[in-house]
Amino acid sequence: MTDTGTTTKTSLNKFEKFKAEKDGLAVKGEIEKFASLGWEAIDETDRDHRLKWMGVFFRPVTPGKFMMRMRIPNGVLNSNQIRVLASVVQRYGDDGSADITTRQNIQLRGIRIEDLPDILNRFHTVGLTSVQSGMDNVRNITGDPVAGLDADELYDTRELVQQIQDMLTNKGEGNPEFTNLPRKFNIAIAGGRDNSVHAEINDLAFVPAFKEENKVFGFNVLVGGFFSAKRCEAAIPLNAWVSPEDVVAVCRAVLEVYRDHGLRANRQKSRLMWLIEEWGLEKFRSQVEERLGKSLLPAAAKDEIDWEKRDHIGVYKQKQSGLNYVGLHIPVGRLYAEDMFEIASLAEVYGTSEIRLTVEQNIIIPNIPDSRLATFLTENLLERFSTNPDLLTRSLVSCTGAQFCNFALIETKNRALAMIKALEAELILTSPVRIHWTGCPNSCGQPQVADIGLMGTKTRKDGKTVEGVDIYMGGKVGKDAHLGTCVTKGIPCEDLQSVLRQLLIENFGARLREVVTVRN
Ligand code: SRM
Ligand code: SF4
Repeated sequence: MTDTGTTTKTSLNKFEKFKAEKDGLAVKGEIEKFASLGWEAIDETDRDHRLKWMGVFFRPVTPGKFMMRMRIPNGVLNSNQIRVLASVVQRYGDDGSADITTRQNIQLRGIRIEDLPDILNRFHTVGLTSVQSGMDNVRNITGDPVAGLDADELYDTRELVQQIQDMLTNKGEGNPEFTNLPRKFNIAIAGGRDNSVHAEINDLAFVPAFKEENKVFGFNVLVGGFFSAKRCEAAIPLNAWVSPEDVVAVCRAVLEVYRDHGLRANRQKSRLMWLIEEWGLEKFRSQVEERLGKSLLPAAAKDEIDWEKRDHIGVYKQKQSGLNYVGLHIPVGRLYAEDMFEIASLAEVYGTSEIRLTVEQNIIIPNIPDSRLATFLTENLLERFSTNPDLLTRSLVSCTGAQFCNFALIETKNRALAMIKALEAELILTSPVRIHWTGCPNSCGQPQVADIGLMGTKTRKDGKTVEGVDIYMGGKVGKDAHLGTCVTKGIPCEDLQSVLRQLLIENFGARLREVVTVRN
C-alpha cells in the first residue's frame, strides 16, 4: 500500500491496527479453540471483531448469543440449505430466529460459540458459507431475485454473482487477498429492467446496457454508492461498459485499487466514494484499467432500466411455460425455525426445492406448475406469509433495531409492524407505499430509498428524552432512482402514528375509513 490514502503507523485507527496485527480471517483456524474456551475467555478483539470475518457477530445486547450472517449469492437457496439454517436456530428455542436482510441474505440468532465447529461443518456439507460477511469485507452480492424465471429479463445474474463470490472468498473457504479492505464494500448486478437490486446504493454496480451500434449486451458500471451515518451518496457512472465475461475481472480490479489505495485514516471517510473524490473519476478509472490490464470501453449511451420496481409478491407466470413463481410476504423478514422447515417443504412439494430471497426481506418460491398452484395457495403458511398483504404491510422494510443491535437508538421491527397495522385500520389506500424503518443513521434499513423513510433518533418530549424518528421522503426506486432526503426531524415515536396518517393522506391518496356506529 503506497498511496496518499495509506496512513503512517502512528495514525492508524484502532481497526487498522488490529487488522495489521492479525488478519481477521486468521480466526478460521481457531474456531475449535474458541469453542472450548467459551465466549467469555476469548480474546476480546478476536471475539468482538475478528470473528466477523467468519460471519460471527458478538452481540453486546445478548452476550453469549451470537448472530451469524450468511452469504447467499443472488439470494438463491435450496430446501436442504434452509433446513440446515432452521435446525441451527431451532436448537436455541426462544432465543433462535432468523432474519432476511436488506441484502437478500439471512442472519441467524442465538448462536453459542461452543456449537460453531459443528455449525460450520453443517454449512459446508450443504454448500453454505458465512465467510467474509462482516467488517472490512465485501457483503453479500445481490442479483435479480427472479433471474432465470422472468420472461422479460435481460440477463440471468445468478452465475456471475456466484463467480464473483467464489473469486472473493475462494469458493467459500476464505481469501486473504480481500480480507483487509479499508471498509465494507457492496456489489450488485441488475439483470432486469426494474433495478431490483437498488444498484444506486452500492459501491460497485452493474446495470444492463446495450452497445447501440451492434446491440451487444453488457453492463454500464456505477461506482461509489453508499450510506453511512455522516454521509449518503448515490453511485455515479464510471463511464465504462463491460461485457458479462469481464464482470468478475472488473470486480477484482476495482477491489484491488480500493484495497491498495483506499483511505484508511478515518473510518468515516473510507468508503470507495471518498477515494474517487480524492483522485477524481478519471484517475480512478485509469487505475482500474491498469489493474485490469486493458482499456475500459466508454459507457453505453443509455442503460435498460426503464421499469418501475416490482416487489414480486403474488403469483407470476415464469418464462418456462406452465410454471409460476410465487412471492410470499414475510413480515419485516423475521423467520422462526418452524417457518423455515415449512418453507423448505413447500418448495419441495410444489416447486423444485428452490427458494429465493429479495432485498425487501421477502421470499419467492419458483417453479410451481399451473396444476399445483391452486392447492399451493390454500396452504396454511400463506395465511401468515401472504401473497396479497395489505398495501402498507406489503412494502414494509425494517432493520434489526434495538432488540439485537447495540447501535440502535430505537426498537424497529416490532414497532414497525404494530404501527402499520394501526394505520391500516384507520386508512384506505389505493396503492402500496414503501415505508422503511432504520434504527440509527447507519441506514441498514435504507430509509433513503423509501417513499417514507424513518430513521431512529433520540428526541425530547415533555422535558424527557424519548425514542423518535427523523422522516425521509422522496426516495425513488427502479427507473430514474434517486435518494430521498430528510424532511422532518425528531418526531417522538408516540406521536408518529398521527404524523404518518397525515403524510399518507396528503401525499399518497390515503382516505380515512368511515367510522361505523353500530346501533342496537
Ligand atoms: Fe448494516 C452495521 C445490520 C444492511 C450500513 N449493520 C451493521 C451492524 C453489523 C452493526 C452491529 O454490529 O450491530 C448491524 C447488525 C445488527 C444485527 O444484529 O442484525 C447491521 N445491515 C444490517 C442488516 C441485517 C439490516 C437488516 O435488517 O436487513 C443488513 C445486512 C445486510 C447483509 O446481509 O449483509 C444491513 N447496512 C446495510 C445496508 C443496506 C444495503 O447494503 O443495501 C447499509 C447501507 C448501505 C451501505 O452500506 O452503503 C448498511 N451497517 C451499515 C453501516 C454504515 C456503513 C458506513 O460506511 O458507515 C454500519 C456501521 C459500520 O459498518 O460501521 C452497519
Ligand atoms: Fe443496527 Fe443501526 Fe443498522 Fe439498524 S441501522 S441494524 S440499528 S446499525
